[in-house]
Amino acid sequence: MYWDPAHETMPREDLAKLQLERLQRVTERVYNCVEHYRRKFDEAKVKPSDIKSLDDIRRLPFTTKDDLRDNYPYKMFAASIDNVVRIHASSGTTGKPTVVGYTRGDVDIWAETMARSFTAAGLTNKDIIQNAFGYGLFTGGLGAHYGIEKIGASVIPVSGGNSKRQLLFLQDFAPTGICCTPSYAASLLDAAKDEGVDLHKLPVRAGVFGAEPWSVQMRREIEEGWGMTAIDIYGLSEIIGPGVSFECPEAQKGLHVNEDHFYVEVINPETGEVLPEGENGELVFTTITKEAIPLIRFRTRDISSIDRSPCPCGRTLIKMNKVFGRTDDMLIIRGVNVFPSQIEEVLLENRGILPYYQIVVDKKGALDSVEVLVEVAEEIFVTDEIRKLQETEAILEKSIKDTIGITAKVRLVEPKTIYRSEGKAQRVIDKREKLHG
Ligand code: DLL
Repeated sequence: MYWDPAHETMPREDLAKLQLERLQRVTERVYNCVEHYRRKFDEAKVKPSDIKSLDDIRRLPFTTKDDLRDNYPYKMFAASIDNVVRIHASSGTTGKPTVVGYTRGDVDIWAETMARSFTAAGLTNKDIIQNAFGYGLFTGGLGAHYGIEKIGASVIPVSGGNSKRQLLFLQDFAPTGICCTPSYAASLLDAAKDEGVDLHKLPVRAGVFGAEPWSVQMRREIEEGWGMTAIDIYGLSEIIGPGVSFECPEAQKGLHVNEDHFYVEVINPETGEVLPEGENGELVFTTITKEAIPLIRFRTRDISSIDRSPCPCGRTLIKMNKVFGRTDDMLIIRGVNVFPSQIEEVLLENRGILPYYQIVVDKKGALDSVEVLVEVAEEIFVTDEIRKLQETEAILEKSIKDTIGITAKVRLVEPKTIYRSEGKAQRVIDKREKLHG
């Protein structure tokens, strides 16, 4: 099921032509309207008129989150504030937030890309969708909201948190779709158990989840626990919010990039060199239609790869593989690079292990130490002898060693020990940071 078949199934040749036209237009626009870009282009000795093919994009400079911070709040805007109808901001971990703006046209594009995502998940105007993404400066809530209204479905704008109320609405308002972060979908599984709500008896059949990495094992937990199909959507505030790419249920493997709006590249994060199809690297996006704050070659810090193979769903939009982590979240444990989602994968391969875990990184002497706290099903915790729990811990430690190559201490903890996420989960507690003040 397509929302916009003309663009979602456009022959590659036509799409490339459209992308080039749009790229030429956007480079012209940022060069003329944004001082930062004019300076950067001049430094790189490149002019908008030098962009004669899509490959010429490689001549353009990258944009980073720091560029946005340095131009805080509005200096990266290419549109005058009269034409801006919305402002969002993402709270950085340090210092000032990153500010993004939208013209009316940008809000429309956003709603369109989100409409594609919900339609791909099998949702239509006949559906009722509970939107449990947070409303506010975070782009999840309003981004999903406009997409749901666009397809003509009924949106329940409940926002994140307050699980009891979520469960009440799930039972009484009978939504057939839900959207939130995957970790919140997992938290709701647990809340439903507490409240004696059988999620399988509810009419929810599709969930649209994103805003954080989640492994395929986490997907399985959610799909089995809820009795629904779980679809991955990806995006980031700087590019538009959710709606940059979306999964189709036919393949459930890779996310189609809305390439008629966002040109995607994968680069080697160290050298900046563009990597070939299939190689993991940092995702870089250029917004080719956005008006308020068009970004050229924005470095996302997200790690993924591109897959150009034809998709059984018929969409010609290329796919990016599921994002498994951000370069910022990568832990370097005694020289080995580890993403939290890799640890999640190993844990959830084991039955009886619940999708609630936390990774604590510390420094013991000169060496980094990792402790993984993970909950086990109540039956196991209550009935198994200590010896058996210890055996399970040892099995998990071995799997982590064998698959990831790091030594981690695993501690099975009682149900409800780990904090339940309502938005983006905080998987890692890095005590080493404190050492540096
Ligand atoms: O998280 C936008 C969004 C909202 C996407 C709702 C999907 C659903 P930011 O708060 O700016 O925007 O955070 C963007 O979140 O760079 C990734 O690191 C991460 N992220 C987003 N979606 C996914 C995903 C929103 N599906 C940052 N898988 C991005 C893995 C994701 N990571």
